[in-house]
Amino acid sequence: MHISPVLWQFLTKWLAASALFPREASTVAPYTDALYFFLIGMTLVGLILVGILVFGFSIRYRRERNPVATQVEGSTLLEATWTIIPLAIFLVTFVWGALLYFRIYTPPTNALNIYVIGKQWMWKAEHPGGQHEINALHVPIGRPVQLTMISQDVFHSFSIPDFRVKREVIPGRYSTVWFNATEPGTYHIFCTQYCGTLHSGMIGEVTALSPEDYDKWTKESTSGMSLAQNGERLFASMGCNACHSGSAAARGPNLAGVYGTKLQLTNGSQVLVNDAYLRDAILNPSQHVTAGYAPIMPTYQGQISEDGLIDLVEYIKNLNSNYRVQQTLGTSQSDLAAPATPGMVKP
Ligand code: HEC
Ligand SMILES: [Cu+2]
Repeated sequence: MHISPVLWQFLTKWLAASALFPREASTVAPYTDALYFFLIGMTLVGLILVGILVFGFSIRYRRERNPVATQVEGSTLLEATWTIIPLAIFLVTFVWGALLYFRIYTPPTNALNIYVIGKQWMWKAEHPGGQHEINALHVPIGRPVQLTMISQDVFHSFSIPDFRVKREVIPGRYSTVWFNATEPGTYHIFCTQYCGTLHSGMIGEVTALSPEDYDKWTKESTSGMSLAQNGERLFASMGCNACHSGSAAARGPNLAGVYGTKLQLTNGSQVLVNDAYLRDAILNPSQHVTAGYAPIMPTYQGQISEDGLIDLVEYIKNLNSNYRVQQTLGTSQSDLAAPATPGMVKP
């Protein structure tokens, strides 16, 4: 992207104003667009070149001037030229696209994580602090935000055109997407995978706020319990703590600090404990038994909703050295009973 900034800004502003292109409201948007413009530019060059040749040749070699066809022998130089130049252009596009791909697919490690559940036909966002929103998503600007997404029913696809992000939302598996919003404002969310009758209504709005406004919003929209706190309750009510009590005599491993580590399994392989692994460990424990333990953990398939699984994952993620989440200690009963802000749903 080494076009002069003035020209660049003019081009992108003009395209946005002409409604041919969505706004550029995230850090990756200019990079995605640069590749896109390059592709359009190359296509135009090809179009014009071929157009001129077709037009020129049909005049030059028209029938009155050439009543009898002449045999033309090939030219190696010419053939090599029209092979090597397009090849070079395609390779540049490939390398450029691959670099961009890595940029888009590698979330920064300090990203703020928000969970998104897709279902027919709505988007539900769950913030770590316990804020819940439907068909709406509040995010701070100037900070990487990662969405950990899952579908409760069929395939969906989460897309914010102004941020140039789009990712499949799949039943049974977490997928992630990240962005860094650059300008406060509201932007469309679309489902871009046909998912049933009301697919076209599966839309929403992202509100990008300045860090101060975002803090204000988080405080005002709290449901009273963080996801980890909900998870802690679930952990007790589902009886997980019977085996995962943290004591040395417990039948299950201590889950404190397990997030982000590599676990040794009985089948000899090693796995990284991330959100997806935690979810799977709860639903399919027999698939990957931790070395040193008996396969006694029952499966919880069909017993915990996606919301509940997110709560448990968030709880285990936040377990550092003991079985209480630090924030829990300061939560009084009156906090728990606080009514939700209109537009928010209670967990
Ligand atoms: C009957 C005892 C028992 C119960 C109840 C139980 N677990 Fe486990 N859990 C185990 C054992 C034993 C392992 C290690 C062997 C394995 O991976 O299956 C384990 C492994 C895990 C792991 C994989 C991480 C690791 O360090 O091995 C997670 C995550 C986990 N349990 C979460 C839960 C949650 C959440 C619940 C409640 C919904 C739960 N467990 C209920 C016994 C239990
Ligand atoms: Cu959908």
